[in-house]
Amino acid sequence: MVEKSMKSILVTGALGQIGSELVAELRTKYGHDNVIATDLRDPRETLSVEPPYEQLDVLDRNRLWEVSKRYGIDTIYHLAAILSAVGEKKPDLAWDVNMRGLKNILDLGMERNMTRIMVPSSIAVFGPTTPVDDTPQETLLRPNSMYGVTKVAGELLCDYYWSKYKLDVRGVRYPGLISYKTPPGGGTTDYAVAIYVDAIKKGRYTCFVREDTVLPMMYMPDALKAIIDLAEADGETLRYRNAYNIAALSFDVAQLAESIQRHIPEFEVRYEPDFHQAIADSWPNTIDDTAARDDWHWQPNFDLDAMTDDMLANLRRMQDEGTLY
Ligand code: VAH
Repeated sequence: MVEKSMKSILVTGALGQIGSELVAELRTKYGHDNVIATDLRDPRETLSVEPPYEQLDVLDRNRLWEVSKRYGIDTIYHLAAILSAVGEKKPDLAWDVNMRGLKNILDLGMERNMTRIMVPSSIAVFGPTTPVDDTPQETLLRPNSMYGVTKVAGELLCDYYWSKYKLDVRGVRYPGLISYKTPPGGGTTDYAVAIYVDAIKKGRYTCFVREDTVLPMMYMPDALKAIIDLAEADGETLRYRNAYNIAALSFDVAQLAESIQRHIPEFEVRYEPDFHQAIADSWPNTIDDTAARDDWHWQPNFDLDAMTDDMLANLRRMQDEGTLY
């Protein structure tokens, strides 16, 4: 039933790590031409995404309204955001895009009485005073990164639009996401992607966090399943809106390296921690996602070695094809 109500979907940040894979998944599910990919880049440049594509800055309200009306958008997956590492270097940009951009999306959704607005949050909402193990669904949210501040404020803003205007906004708190199709986009967890790429390209990797750094992570296929399953869930079953804890994996860099060495025994990692370490240290080790499992049957599929097997096989294929970034 729910699928019928989501028949014209806009994806912002469609050229990013999540967006570039989510667009393909949504097009398979809802019909190619029913999913409008949008991002900052000019379509005359070489685009990795097929049309329909529109150049769109989420800070441009008039353009946002114009594109939404043209396609009769009733659902938005809002992925356009500045991530944690870039957010520390450019805090004003992070606040502008992550807050003003989000409010434009919520105002649009409310004004056009949209069916669903999906807004990913992040484990970055947690901070140094949050319990680090089995971090609860309801707990202290006092992050000390600008990205984390925008994610907490964003969760509160989304819940405000739900409680005051009944705009159906939903979100998941993504852990670090690992994928092979596009390069990572300026996050603290980018090391967990780059390590695979360098293992293939160089046989060695210099990591910007310590060997014993443990973080919650997730393979992209599970991340896509989570946000689509939540979008399609019966709203009556949802105790939370913005946003659900979801978990799949937690490992330190040494464990990640060992998983890679099952395929590339000579692979070596050096450690040169930098400013990313303080951000990583403020985040949890493991996440309690019982609420998501109980309310909308969340269940990941990939464990660490299954992810590594798939990552390396696809990166090797891309290297052979000459498409490895
Ligand atoms: C980042 N990949 O590192 C994002 C994510 C939990 C981390 O939000 O900023």
